[in-house]
Amino acid sequence: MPRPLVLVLGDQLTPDLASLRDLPEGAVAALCEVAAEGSYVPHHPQKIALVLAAMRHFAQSLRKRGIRVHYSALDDPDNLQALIPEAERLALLYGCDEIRVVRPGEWRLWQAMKAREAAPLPWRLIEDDRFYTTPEAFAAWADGRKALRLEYFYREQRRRTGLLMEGDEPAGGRWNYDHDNREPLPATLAVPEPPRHGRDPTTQAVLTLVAEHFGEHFGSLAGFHWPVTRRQALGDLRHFIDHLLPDFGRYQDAISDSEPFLFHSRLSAALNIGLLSPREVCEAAEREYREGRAPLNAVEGFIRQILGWREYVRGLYWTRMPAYKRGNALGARQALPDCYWSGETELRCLGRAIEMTRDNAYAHHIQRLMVTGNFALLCDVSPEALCDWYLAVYADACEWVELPNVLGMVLHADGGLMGSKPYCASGKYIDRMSDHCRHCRFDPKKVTGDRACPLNSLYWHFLERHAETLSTNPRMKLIYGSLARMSEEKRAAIRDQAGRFLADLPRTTAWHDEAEGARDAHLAGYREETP
Ligand code: FAD
Ligand code: DLZ
Repeated sequence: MPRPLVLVLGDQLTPDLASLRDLPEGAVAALCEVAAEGSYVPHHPQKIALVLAAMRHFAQSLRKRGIRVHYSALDDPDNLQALIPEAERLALLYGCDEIRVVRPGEWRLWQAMKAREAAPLPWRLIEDDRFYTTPEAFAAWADGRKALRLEYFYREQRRRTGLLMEGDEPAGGRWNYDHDNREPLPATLAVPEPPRHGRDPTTQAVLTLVAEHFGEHFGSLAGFHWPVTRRQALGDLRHFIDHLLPDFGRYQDAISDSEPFLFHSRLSAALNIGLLSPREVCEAAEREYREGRAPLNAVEGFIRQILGWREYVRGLYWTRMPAYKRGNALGARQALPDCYWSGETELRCLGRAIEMTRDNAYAHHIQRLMVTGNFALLCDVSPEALCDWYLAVYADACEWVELPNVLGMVLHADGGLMGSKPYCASGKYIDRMSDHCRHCRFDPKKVTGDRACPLNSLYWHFLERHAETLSTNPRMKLIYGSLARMSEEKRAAIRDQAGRFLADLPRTTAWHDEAEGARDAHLAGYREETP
């Protein structure tokens, strides 16, 4: 009779996880809280609390099912504080003959576990079937294609799953309703309050523990409201479906100075740690369209994010790693601006996105892409520095989804594999899509001078700096045409304005310098192969 130790990671909290099906009698399920996972980047305290509280609740639910569980708590004196040694210690302790684990969400762990498949105490990796696609299926789709555009992948997913299909045709006759989904916010808008979950003694104990151990990390614990059980996560899904989905589409791209969540679902964290399945979420949204309670543009827009983007970035990650993480097509080399940690900046849009991130461990997609992302792109922040920040500060951050979004979508560092052009934008864009500029000391219409929005000169400066790489891109022809028509005098003034801004921008490497030890193990695999 096999006697496996089944290691369940902090983002695998799914009742019917592949490794938990058909457990042999002697099996022991292990969940391990370890310091290494909390500190290789300085995770937001809300993210650590979410994962640990959800792990503790999940362990309780496994015990209720009659499964034998070992739970290593962060404070246990014999805890080895890193996942692989701790799992191997437990396997020996319980006399187990192998360690089973579902594919982890990060390449570094996958590689370390793969390397132990033939060890005397062997690790057995099991495919993660909680997604619509496997890495193998994505690789088959990508094989032989020059560009891996989301749109084609998404259409194939729609056909394969039948979601929002009428026979062989897309519901409503179109695959994509993006054009209907770009409304700016009206002057007054009532946004429903997000659900607040009670804190039972288990969650309260974790919040205290996290405050003690990780209290110095960027981010406040005060507004913790993440779902830590499947029941709470289902409550969040119900809230989204009933109150937010009908308006999700039209305000999908809007940014508000006061409302952090708008009509976004806030379901990513629950999805990523396994409390919800992408299938149940997409099917719940589709039902609203079929039964006439939500318009097609909203439902299609939402399903595209999950069935399309979420699966697509995961496929890219697993088929391109580890080389993907080293991409730096635009040669960005600068450190992260200080304000990403302090929130201190005169740019209202940036300051508010960072404050909301600090308070909620959340910013919606357009804030991540077009505010913190765009500013970093224009300021030449290196992929490594920016990826570490995004991996640290959001409750939903997992490398398989963070990395392609930051490195591919924001920084264009994969040379255009993911996006056909960089998402660079000037202050005009922020003014059109948000109400920030009304509260800002800068004027989005001015390009030079004391009151000019810095994004404007940075934007043109970025285009000028990267003209050799980007000006031949057909999608950027128009904008390079505008640059070419500017007088040399105007261009020199813009260059000067942006140059002074960049020279005066406080930047920091402090966290990287301090955390070098904690990061060594995390980065070993990637650095080994650095050319
Ligand atoms: P909604 O707007 O309600 O969208 C619904 C769902 O669609 C999300 O819950 C998410 O599961 C999925 N989704 C939406 N956009 C994307 C996308 N671009 N890629 C993959 N899935 C998507 N998402 C993460 O889950 N973890 C990350 O670490 C992460 N890092 C990001 C970093 C950057 C720079 C950018 C631009 C995007 C990142 N995203 C990440 C994607 C997206 O911003 C978040 O999924 C979304 O903001 C989560 O909020 P929500 O649940 O309210 O999303
Ligand atoms: C994010 C996180 C944190 C903070 N802590 C733990 C932990 O103590 N134990 C654990 O199993 N997982 C944790 N996680 C999630 C892991 O980082 C995640 O499982 C891996 O990155 C693989 O996806």
